Amino acid sequence: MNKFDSVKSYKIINSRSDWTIRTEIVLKDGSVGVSTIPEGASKGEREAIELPVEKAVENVLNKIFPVIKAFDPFDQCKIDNVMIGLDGTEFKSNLGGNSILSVSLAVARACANSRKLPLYRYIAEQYGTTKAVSDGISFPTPLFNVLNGGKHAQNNLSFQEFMVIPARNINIEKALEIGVNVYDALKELLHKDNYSTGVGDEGGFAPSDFTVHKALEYIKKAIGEKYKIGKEVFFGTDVAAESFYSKGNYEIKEEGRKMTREQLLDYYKELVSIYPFILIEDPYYEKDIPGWMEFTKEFEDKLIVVADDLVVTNPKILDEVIEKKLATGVIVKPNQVGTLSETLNFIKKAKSHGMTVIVSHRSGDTGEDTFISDLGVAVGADFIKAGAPDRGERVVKYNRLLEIYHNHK
Ligand code: 2PG
Ligand code: MG
Repeated sequence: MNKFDSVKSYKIINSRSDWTIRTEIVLKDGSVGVSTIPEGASKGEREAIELPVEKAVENVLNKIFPVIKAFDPFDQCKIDNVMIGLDGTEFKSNLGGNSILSVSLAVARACANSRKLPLYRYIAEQYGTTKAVSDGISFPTPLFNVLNGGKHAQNNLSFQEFMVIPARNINIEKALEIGVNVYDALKELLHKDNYSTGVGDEGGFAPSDFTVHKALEYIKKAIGEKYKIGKEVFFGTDVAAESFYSKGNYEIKEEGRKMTREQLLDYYKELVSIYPFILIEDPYYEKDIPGWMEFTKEFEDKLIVVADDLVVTNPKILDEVIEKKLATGVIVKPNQVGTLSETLNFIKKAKSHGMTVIVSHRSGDTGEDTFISDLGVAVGADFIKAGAPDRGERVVKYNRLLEIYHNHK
């Protein structure tokens, strides 16, 4: 049996000038698996706990690896369950979600390398989609976050992400071309009107003195230069409403609106009547359950209602979301839950209830980490959220999809 040999773990710098953990696992046959862990800025309250990086590194080296090294590295479920048991807390506060996930993902990569399989094929085996993947890969459609606000930029935009979405029926290369063309057109338009074209954490532009309506108008113009709006290219947004929620109200300061949940619903109705939205993420604060219920009731037939902070890739919380009909789609971020196995269980459960699956990066990410691209292909995710087609840590994920595309043909 191929066994574990050794581990290295140390801190590296992420895209936001914060420290994060990098872990390297070596198997007895010399195969190496490396992982780096991303970091969120707008986090759900029930995400796996991220420990300070020094502590996380120490836990990998002294508490986790000495225990898991006795097990078969190819038994991903076992390894993940051993770590969950060792931690013993609901949100991995003891050993840290970042420490545990760094081992979980590095083990998967080491095993894929040992088997000489591309990572997505190895994950597909774990997930049970090997056949689907070898019959013909389907690629997730990219959600390009072309304007940044909320906690991802120092501007005054309340909504966190304004997304441009190619139609679903085109190949990945064409879909990426759309992202690049619309992004470039938007840059020109902003530049022409003397707005800053500096970017936010996810590579989208972050102009000052903007409003939600103005953002959507600019995007509409940028799309319209080359594409048919509502036919070839659609709109999406991650509102991340928690960032402008306070004591029962949602305040979009740049438009001088302070709204109750009912008024916010009307505001969304207005936006959806003007622009071809196919997806809205986190329209309400995660604890505003009546808001989510009303929103889903109103929009479930018109667009995808996406839960992120509300469900945090947690299979247990997903039960509640399904039971109360709070959303029709989910964001998948492995570091919200802390192991690959739990992430795969979450996806399975979501899919079995007909929900749309969106694999996602984090706003603090690394230029070497493309795990979500392989994950998206392996599980047949509907969409991938990896920011704008700009900034190294964003484009590396899109480019990994191209690499898979060209190697699989
Ligand atoms: C989100 C993410 C990624 P963060 O809210 O969906 O876009 O942001 O990583 O800051 O949580
Ligand atoms: Mg989100």
